[in-house]
Amino acid sequence: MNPTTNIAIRAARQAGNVIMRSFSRLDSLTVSEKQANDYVSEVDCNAEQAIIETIRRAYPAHAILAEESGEHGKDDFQWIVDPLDGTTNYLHGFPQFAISIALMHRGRLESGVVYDPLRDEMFTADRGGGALLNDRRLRVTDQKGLKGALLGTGIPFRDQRYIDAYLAMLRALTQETAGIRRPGSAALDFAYVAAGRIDGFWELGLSIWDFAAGALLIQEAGGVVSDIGGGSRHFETGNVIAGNIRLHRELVATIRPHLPETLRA
Ligand code: 2AM
Ligand code: CA
Repeated sequence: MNPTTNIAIRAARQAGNVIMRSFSRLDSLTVSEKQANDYVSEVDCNAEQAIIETIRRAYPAHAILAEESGEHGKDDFQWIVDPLDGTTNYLHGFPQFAISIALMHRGRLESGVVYDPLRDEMFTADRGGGALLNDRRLRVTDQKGLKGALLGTGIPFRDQRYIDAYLAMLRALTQETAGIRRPGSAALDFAYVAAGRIDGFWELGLSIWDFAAGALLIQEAGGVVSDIGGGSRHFETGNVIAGNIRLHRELVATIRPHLPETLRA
């Protein structure tokens, strides 16, 4: 395994300890609202601090982009950190949240780790080296198309500009598939596509830290991640579709008629 992936694993475990220590005393946490419907707690910040310290100790020259504290330094290597993806779930005691850590070199993903501290599930990927859940190799499903597929998604919770377009996509895909789930942590949704627990996923308006690690997991598990229009600018737009190659193609085709002109990147 790439040494940078090992550092990401170590950092994720440390953040996991911070997160789990507070999970039994959620009522006493200090929580603030960053924007409407977007919450941050002292746990997010403490977990992020633990991750940054671990990365810094191993790679002092590398840059870091972290959800709560923003950009640290400039370098060809940049770590992309979401210390607690699914904060809203976490604060409600809903058991679906994760830590996401990725490393990019000049914009290309090198390492990706998504860690679910509740289930102790460590999803890891090295560029060119495949993806693992703990010690088991991951592979996306070979689901042939939408019929019978189980999909994940994210319902817009903050920016409501595209809610009607989103609901039209949801209606079309509800009719075509076996079912749609909205678990609430994009990082884990991506990990689940890589692990074959869901066949595909789509969402509008993600941030890069929600899915940088997950995108490498899916890629290394043999799947495809793209912009919602099918192009490759997903890290810029945050509008994503993921799945195995055939399902991905069908998802793009089914969603396209409902895409507003401005989202056809
Ligand atoms: P976060 O915890 O890092 O903010 C899924 O739609 C993504 O949106 C999640 O990865 C989650 O990441 C984020 N999110 C933030 N607030 C949310 C909310 N109120 N409901 C659902 N998802 C939310
Ligand atoms: Ca997030």
